[in-house]
Amino acid sequence: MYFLKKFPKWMIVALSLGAMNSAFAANMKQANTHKSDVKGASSQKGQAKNTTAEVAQFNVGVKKDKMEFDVDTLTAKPGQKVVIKFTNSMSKDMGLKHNLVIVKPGTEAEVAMAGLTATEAKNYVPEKNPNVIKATKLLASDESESIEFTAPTTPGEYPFICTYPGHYVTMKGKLVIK
Ligand SMILES: [Cu+2]
Repeated sequence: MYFLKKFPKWMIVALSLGAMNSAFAANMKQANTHKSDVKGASSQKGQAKNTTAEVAQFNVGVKKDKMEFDVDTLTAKPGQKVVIKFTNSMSKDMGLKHNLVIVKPGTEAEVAMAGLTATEAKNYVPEKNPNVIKATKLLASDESESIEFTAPTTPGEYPFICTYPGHYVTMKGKLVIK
């Protein structure tokens, strides 16, 4: 090959050494530390308290440092009286407001989108939306609100979400009626 013959031997050796040095430097850069992944303790909430036979009572909070409710599933009977006490138990320094909105099956995205155009004064809950079953106000850190309603008579999975803009993607659970 005419092209290679133009290079003296020492130059080819120098080029090879240069390539080895680059590879060595790249290896040295992989000195990243990994943060440990601490998961919150699992919650025992979500089971109705047997205070009376007629009322399904629940406490729902927010995980300390995550945009998630601390309960995934609530269960009640069709037509049963339901009381949900929702507490914004997220860490104060996160400073986020949350609500809890129960909606008809499969409508959580639609209600969350409609909530975006509702103002904060309206708690980001769309007014007169037939898919909203019951909603709390927006609650600041440490605030609570209890909502009471009659469970739907149609069995199914009724999502509960936070409609604060951007939250519903991770802040969701379901009320199972069966
Ligand atoms: Cu929220």
